[in-house]
Amino acid sequence: MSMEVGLPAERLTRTRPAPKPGIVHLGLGAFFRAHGAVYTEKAIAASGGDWGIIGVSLQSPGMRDRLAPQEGCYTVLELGPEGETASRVEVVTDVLVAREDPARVLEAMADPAIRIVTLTVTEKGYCHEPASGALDPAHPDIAHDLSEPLPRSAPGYLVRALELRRARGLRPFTVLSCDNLPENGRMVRGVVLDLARRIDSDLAAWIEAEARFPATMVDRIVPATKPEDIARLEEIAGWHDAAPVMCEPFSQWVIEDDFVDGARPDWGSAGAELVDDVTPYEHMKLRMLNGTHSALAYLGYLAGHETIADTMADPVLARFAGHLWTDEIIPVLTPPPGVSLAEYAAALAARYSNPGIRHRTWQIAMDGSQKLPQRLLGTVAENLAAGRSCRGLMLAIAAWMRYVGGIDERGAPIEVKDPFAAKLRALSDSAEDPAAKVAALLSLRAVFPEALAGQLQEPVTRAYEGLVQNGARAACAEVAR
Ligand code: CS2
Repeated sequence: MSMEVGLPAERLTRTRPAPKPGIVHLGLGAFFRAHGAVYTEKAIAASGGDWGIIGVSLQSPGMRDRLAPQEGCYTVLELGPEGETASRVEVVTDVLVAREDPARVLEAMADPAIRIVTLTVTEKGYCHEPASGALDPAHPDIAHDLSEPLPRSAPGYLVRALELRRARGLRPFTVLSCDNLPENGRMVRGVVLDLARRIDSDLAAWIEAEARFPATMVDRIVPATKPEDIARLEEIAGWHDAAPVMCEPFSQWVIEDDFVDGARPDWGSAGAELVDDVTPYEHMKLRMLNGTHSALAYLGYLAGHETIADTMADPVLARFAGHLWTDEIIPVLTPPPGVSLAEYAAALAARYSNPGIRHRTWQIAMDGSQKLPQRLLGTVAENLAAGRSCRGLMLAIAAWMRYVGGIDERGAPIEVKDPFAAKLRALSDSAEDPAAKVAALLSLRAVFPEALAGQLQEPVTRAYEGLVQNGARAACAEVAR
């Protein structure tokens, strides 16, 4: 039998000259490449402007090493229920690795051509306390950045680059956080100003008066790229890409229109919504999408489901998600102007069920200590204030506690990824019975404010006992009959 030998697939290269850079992006992961970068590419195509993006990886050289041979180009593969669409993105002009050469990153950020610094550094990258949103001065990277001029943390890069710009008589850049945090603009502003004040109060005053920190709501489901995705893309698109991103067709970006000197790409022409107040959009998205995502991640994982789509294919878990939306989240949420929350929930259910998106429950379960406050605890507090019991959300918190205990329902170890992982495990292991385990974890003030912790003790213990006795699936069935 003869075997057909195919030609080696074409390697990605630029099809047009690179745009001149106007943005530095910190945290060049899959999400930003499938979201902000795509909007920016479309905005340049529609309205022009020097808005090429210099991407920065804070830690690992992996992304630079994959993107450099393809001149920064990569493919976005949209996986829809009806089919797949591959498109090339060429807006990234360079990739720098902060850990290898921090001075080069600072110089890039201090370049007068750079008007915006965007960030996707994940929740923990802001070095803040999750419960309060304030800078954690005891964070080792912040302690380092206070004593050394070459930073390690994202806030450190922002402050030191702004310091350089001020010393050179330049205008500051706009800081645009694209992470899933409530009032992300105000939070990053607070963290930057706090750090700057500890370094130089005149610098802090200048940042406070001149820099801008607009808030954003970002949304697109973008699971981590897996090795098999690279092979599949080659089959679908016919070219080899070492760093493609896989995502759903849906995408939304709501941006507070407040930029230094009004300088920004024409993101509106690319479908972004530029508004005066992002808060109602952020609340809706964080609580309805990310809140149920985390709930389904812990409960789905414990019930043995690998992905969110698998979890939603389980009728018990799907009913539980519907219960959370209808009975526990929507009743305490104010919708953004003109939005129906019931329709938003139905759209989320359809997006979660998209079988093309293999979004692992384990991936979403990561960094729960940094995610719980804005995703679940705010909704819980508002339900309790209104005299509502919200058993589903209590169960989600209990499932997180069970998950960070590190042993699944069949006795197998769970690989818990969280900046507090060791501490969480120690707290869980410090106690024997459910009530004591719950009390130990609720004592974590960086996550649970004292007053709320007191109110959670009893209902979360009951939910935890249910998980231990009957398992996650039965516990969900109990809540959402
Ligand atoms: C997810 C988000 O990993 C997670 O925690 O909940 O990344 C989610 O997919 C996005 O926020 C969707 O916009």
